[in-house]
Amino acid sequence: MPGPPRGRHRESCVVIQSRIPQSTKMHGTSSRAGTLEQVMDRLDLRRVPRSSTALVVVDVQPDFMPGGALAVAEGDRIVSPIGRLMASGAFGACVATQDWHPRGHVSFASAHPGREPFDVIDLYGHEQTLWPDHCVQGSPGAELHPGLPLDRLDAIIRKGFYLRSDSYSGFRNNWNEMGERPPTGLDGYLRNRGIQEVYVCGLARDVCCWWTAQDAAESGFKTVLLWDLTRSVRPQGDAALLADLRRRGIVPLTVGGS
Ligand code: VGL
Ligand code: ZN
Repeated sequence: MPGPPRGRHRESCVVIQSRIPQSTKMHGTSSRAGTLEQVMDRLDLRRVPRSSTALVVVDVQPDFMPGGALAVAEGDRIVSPIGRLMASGAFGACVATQDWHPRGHVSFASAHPGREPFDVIDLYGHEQTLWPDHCVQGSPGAELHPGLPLDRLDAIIRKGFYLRSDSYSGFRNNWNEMGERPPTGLDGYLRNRGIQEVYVCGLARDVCCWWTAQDAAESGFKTVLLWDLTRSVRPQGDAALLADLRRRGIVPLTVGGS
């Protein structure tokens, strides 16, 4: 299996973390001389106007952290580096998605008697993985992670709130009983803001980040998946995932810092 993809400035791959003073690790914005420039170099952001780029932070919520209801291994390792990226000011827009399910949601194994979490069923002609109950609206596990500088978010897109369909992508729901995938509004929001490039990070790499990146690319945004600022539910599928990203023209980029 190939290792994680490297960015084009490979020699400086830990620069974001290693050069930020500890005291400003989470939310600080001052006294980080050079930090913004370093981030922009690492992500090759100097080519384009800042106003045309957006960071999309997918589902960084306690339920996806180790010990959470739907734990993703090492999910906690990406919180600080994503927070630093949000605080860096390198992006024209900063958006988060929030998995936000009603009790009894169709994606919960508990809503399907006789089924277990991680079983796969047919739902409206498509595969649906059944998950443990997670990100129940209003529960602590559904909050956006308090370790993120939430004041930096321009918009929060909630998703997965229809009882009878899931929503992995931040752009549109999974298929509903009518065979439709209704949009969340994120595409219009980004377009209306003049965004042309979308940088995806968060959880989980192989579920909601992947689906979000696919839709971003299909929608015509230049799309970058910040590989090391994501973690997978099933890391054994990462090699195939990487190949799929490349096939779709989605750029996997390792930024360093997690
Ligand atoms: C996610 C499974 C179920 C995710 C959300 O955020 O990747 N995965 N709901
Ligand atoms: Zn979910």
